[in-house]
Amino acid sequence: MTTYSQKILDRSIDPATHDMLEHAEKTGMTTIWDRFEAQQPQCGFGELGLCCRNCAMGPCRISPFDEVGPKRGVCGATADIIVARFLDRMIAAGAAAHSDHGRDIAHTLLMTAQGKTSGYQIKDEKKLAGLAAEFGVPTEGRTKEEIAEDVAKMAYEQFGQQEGALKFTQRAPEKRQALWKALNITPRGIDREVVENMHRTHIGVDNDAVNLILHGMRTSLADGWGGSMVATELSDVLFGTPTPRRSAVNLGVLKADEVNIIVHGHEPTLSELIVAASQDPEILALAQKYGAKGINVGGICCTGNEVLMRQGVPSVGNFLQQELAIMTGAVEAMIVDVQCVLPSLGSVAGCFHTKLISTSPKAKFPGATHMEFHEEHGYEIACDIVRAAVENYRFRKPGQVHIPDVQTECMVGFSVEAIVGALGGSLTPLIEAIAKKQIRGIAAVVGCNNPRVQHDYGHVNLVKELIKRDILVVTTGCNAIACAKVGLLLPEGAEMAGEGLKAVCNALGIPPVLHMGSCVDNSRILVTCAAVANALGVDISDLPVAAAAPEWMSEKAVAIGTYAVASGVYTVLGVVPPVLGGPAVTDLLVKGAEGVVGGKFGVESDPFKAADLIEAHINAKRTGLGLP
Ligand code: NFS
Repeated sequence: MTTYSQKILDRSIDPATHDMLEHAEKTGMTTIWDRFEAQQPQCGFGELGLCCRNCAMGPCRISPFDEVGPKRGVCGATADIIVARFLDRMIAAGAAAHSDHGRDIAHTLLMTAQGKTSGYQIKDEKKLAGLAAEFGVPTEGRTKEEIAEDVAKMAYEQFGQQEGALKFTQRAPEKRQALWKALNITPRGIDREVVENMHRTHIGVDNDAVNLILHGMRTSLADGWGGSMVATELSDVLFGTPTPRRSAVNLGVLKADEVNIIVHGHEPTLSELIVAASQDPEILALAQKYGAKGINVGGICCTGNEVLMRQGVPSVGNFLQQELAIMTGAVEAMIVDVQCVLPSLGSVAGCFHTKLISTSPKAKFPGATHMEFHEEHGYEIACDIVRAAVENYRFRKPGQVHIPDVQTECMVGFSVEAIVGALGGSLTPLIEAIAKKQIRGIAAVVGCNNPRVQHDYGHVNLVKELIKRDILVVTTGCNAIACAKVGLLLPEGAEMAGEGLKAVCNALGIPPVLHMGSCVDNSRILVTCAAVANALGVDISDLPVAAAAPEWMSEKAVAIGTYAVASGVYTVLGVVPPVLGGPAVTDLLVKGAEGVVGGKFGVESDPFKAADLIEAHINAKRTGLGLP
């Protein structure tokens, strides 16, 4: 048995990560954890949200101490104004990222419908028909391409819409829609809310913390019920709605005798075609010519989740493992598009034969080769990229190869449609199981890794604790991969659950933790909540449900947390957001919001205590519904 240093053990709970961290140490390579350590102590003003750089009279900072230091910025902004403006800008950036991803998918669907792309097809006609009905697009006697063209155009319009409500908000319970309307936070157009957010947070515009936070909620709703939902729905139309399937996760999925290609980033437009190109007979023959047994594609972060959910492509790891994947020395190419891609990857790749290939005009990286991806020639470009990886196999240095022998099997692919399918055609059995207290409630545990938290510790322990208490967990993003690594995404994982949940899982053959997809697929969780609330004739805020992001770090996570709260869901964060410097804003987020939107934030870094908070909340909601 290997014994690792305390420093390595403190950084992660994952054995594959321990192995690679020790390897990095021995070979003198630095990782994200080393850089995090080098940043200590981090700026106290920044941690509290008390610095403002929104204009050139600043930077300003507000003293958090009663007796000393300035209490207002140069413009006169108080701590609460500064904190609220900054939080709003985080939401705007997160909503922009998800929504721009959604826009790109709409673009791919439109071009595919018009016959202008290479390598794409419309795979889910049933989903397309459903969307056509929702958007009022006629289907009688029309081809799927004609219908898809109109649906894509309607989806496009959601971004630039100036008035009215975003189409998908109609999926929310009527009570919820009415509440948003009364509060004037119904999202109108996706781009509009992001632009207005940036306007309001400019010097000298919105200087009322409550008014700012309300618009932050509106912006986040434009993400959850807008951009993210567009991304999910249209991806399903193009690539197929996920269905349950088996795969594997962790660094051990890399193969010593094959060409290893990692897709990393977020948009399935590229990763789907890379997977297709990796099966091209001509390219496979080339790989064999160079002595490789085959071509092995693995994913990292959410583009990995997309191909894992739909194609069963194994996941190499979650956010904190991206540098470690290259350090195995066995990766011929890491192909990146947008989001969560560390700018350090180029220098790590520089120590090996690995090619870091950037593909999006929006995202270039130091040390990367840029092979720009365009849907018009999608398949040909994907083939060029895969070929470049194969050509690189002969430059692999066997002495540098170090692949941890760690991987775990998992079952993934639980779209709403797949969950309904597993339940035998409707959500009724789930609702009955909740009513009978076999399942106490549902928790969505999602989000990133963050070197502030021992890697995967928050994710795994919170989820284990929840299922033990008969709370069904749905997961996305980097939490899903953390859960997969410890066997929670297997039907056998039900052994770790309480008696009630275990019985339900065993009867249905499903895991106690259902992988619902990438982070934009948190929209699937909103749809599930809305469907359950509608079936019961109540609002989402009445349901025994909660959300958590134990290790979050990105602005996208802030947008997600905020739309969950604004949709009526109690949401527990494991990492403190930079708001504590604003007492009124903090009070609003963790208390006042509940009286306004029916949801609120909790902050708890200990996953066991977070489970207590969630259980207490779920119990209270059960009582509210008159359930045992
Ligand atoms: Ni979500 Fe997915 Fe992971 Fe966080 Fe990044 S990959 S989109 S932002 S780090 S969960």
